[in-house]
Amino acid sequence: MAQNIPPTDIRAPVFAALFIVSQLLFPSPTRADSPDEPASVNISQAWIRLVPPVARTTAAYGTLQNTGNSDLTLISVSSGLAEFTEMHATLEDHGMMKMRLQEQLSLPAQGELKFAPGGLHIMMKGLKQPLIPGQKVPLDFYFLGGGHITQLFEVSANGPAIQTMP
Ligand SMILES: [Cu+2]
Repeated sequence: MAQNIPPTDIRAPVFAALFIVSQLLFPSPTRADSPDEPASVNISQAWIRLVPPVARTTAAYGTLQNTGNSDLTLISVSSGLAEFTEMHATLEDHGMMKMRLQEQLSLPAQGELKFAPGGLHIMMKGLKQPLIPGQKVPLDFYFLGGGHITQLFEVSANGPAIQTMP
């Protein structure tokens, strides 16, 4: 009975398949971020906690603001200062504060993502040199889809002065 199928019934799936192929070959130009473009993100209150020269681990803090109209997903942070840089969340578990690795963090359009003491932080492990107060260290932030941003973080004992205001 296959020879009795009207032509339109055969064409529809073919057109659907062609449409899907064209979407794969030519993705919509409104996609969030292309590999070579910096992400539309501002970082403020960017600092790294000063630790004694013998310490091999510290943490970086700052507020990321997404000034764009596309949701972003932060997938990694890196720095030449440390062997490993990870995104951590701080959680309370039976009265104990524990840190948990975050594979990715969302930064919604026109929204913000705060790394602050006691909460989310950027863990820097295996420091390659002793930290100096006032030293400026570049950190690279990478987003899903290829967007990235580099920001200087200042080494400080307690963070920027505004951090201590109520
Ligand atoms: Cu941590």
